Amino acid sequence: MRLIGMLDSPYVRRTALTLAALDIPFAHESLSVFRQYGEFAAINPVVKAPTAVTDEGVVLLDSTLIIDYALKTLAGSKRLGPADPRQIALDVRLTGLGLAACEKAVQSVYERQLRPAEKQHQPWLDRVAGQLKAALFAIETDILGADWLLATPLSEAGITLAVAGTFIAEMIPDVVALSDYPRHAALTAAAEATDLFRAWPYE
Ligand SMILES: N[C@@H](CCC(=O)N[C@@H](CS)C(=O)NCC(=O)O)C(=O)O
Repeated sequence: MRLIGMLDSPYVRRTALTLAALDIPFAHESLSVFRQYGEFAAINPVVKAPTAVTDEGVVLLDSTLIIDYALKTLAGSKRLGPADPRQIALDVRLTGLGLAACEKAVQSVYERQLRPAEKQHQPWLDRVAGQLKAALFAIETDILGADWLLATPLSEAGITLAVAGTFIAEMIPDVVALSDYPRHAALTAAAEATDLFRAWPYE
């Protein structure tokens, strides 16, 4: 399988980390959706990162769907996360909150970096920042005691929250300070110190 997109995208990075955690071989192509638009469009005209191309040549998009495809077809008996049903529910909830945090952080970056200053809409930026903080507050509350997040087998929530934490700290420290969410900050630091995360670093 090919995985296309840069590791500065939290979605590309969570996909790469998940595939690697499952020992699924893939070829990573670090193409930018902005600086290499044409090259990216030649693979996927929709230009969304991540894009994956299966060994049969099917072009897939959306990190969650690519991970779902990999789990269904390429992971063998390997799995991710806890087996206890209550922990599975929390794993899914925290992954959803982590993805919402990624989405709001990316929206904040796009609004501020892609639009000229005079065209930026402050009420939208305020709304996005409020949603991001709500997601981070819920994460901070719910990860209390969830010591399985970075245990073996690694959970999807652990991967997604750590990737979100690093993206927020790197890209929008003036919008939210990750240090205001100490449990999330500690989880991010612990994940980033592992061999797996070091092998797939934030670009
Ligand atoms: N829900 C998607 C979001 C993917 C996404 O928005 N990726 C960004 C890069 S961080 C992208 O493709 N941006 C280019 C664009 O939307 O035009 C996923 O989970 O993969």
